[in-house]
Amino acid sequence: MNGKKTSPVILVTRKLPPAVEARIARDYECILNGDDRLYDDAELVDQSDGVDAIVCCHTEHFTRAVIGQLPDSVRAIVNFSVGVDHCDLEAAGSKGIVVTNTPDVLSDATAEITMLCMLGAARRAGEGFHMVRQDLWHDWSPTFMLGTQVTGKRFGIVGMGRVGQVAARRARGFDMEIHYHNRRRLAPAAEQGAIYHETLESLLSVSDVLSLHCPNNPDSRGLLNAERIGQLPDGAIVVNTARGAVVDDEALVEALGSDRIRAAGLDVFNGEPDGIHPAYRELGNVFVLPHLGSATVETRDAMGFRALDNLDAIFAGREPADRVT
Ligand code: 8YV
Repeated sequence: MNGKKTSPVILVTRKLPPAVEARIARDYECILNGDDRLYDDAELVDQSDGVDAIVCCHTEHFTRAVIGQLPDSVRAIVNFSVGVDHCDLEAAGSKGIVVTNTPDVLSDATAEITMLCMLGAARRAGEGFHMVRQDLWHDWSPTFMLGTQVTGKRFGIVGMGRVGQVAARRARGFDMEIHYHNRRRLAPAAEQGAIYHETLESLLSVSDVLSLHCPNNPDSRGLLNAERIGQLPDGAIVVNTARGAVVDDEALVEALGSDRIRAAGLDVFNGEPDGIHPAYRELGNVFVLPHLGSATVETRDAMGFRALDNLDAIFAGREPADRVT
């Protein structure tokens, strides 16, 4: 930060797309993270000294302890993410800190990754990729590496929010029958023929592919546990592009190991990136990606601009469109 403070000072915790950084640097005095180094809690607090707002990602953990140590100058935590489970919203709210997120703009990209995870799991793409790249592929036969097709199967959605609804549309492209469980039933226009299940148990029993799209909160944490996995049809496929915390890893790994579950396609993990369950690196029937849900040029730009629209609103004294607390 150089010179006299003439505009709000913004801490940007991660390296954002160039067009987004150009806009924020044009409009604010900002502290960028050119090296894209991950700040630990202490650095996050140190870096916030003299700052009016923080633009951050899900990689920064705004726990009650961190929020408690933020200087009073911090008026807002402006997330470059739709998920806000890395922020203690109650702690932020009680300190008068506005928190915003970036909904909508990443729904298409995340639904694309959902399809990739579903197909990758159903058609054994991880194993096939490994065989070719490791020069382990030396034969073809009619029974070689058979997967299962998703066409015409039942696609069960947990959490029919923005991403869930786009995923439903994409799955319809495979002639899948759409089922969902949500806190509230959608209006018929949004449902588009999807079959509502009032209980999760009812949804599980018909889900040939179960796809998780709910946020990580106390109600959803560990939702896919051993008992619930037991309610899925034999040979079901599990897809997670929401948050690792929604899954009980021990239970899923056990079900994958015993082939109770045919395969899983996972883009998100408990303890990601370094502390993921080691079995996910080993099991052949798991198709894994490194949290790529929103990782397209178009989407990351849109997320950045949406975050900056929220930031601008806050400093213009307007209500930000995506205020979560
Ligand atoms: C983002 C996501 O890329 O927005 C979210 O909640 O999970 C991702 O797709 C990431 O969180 C950016 O901070």
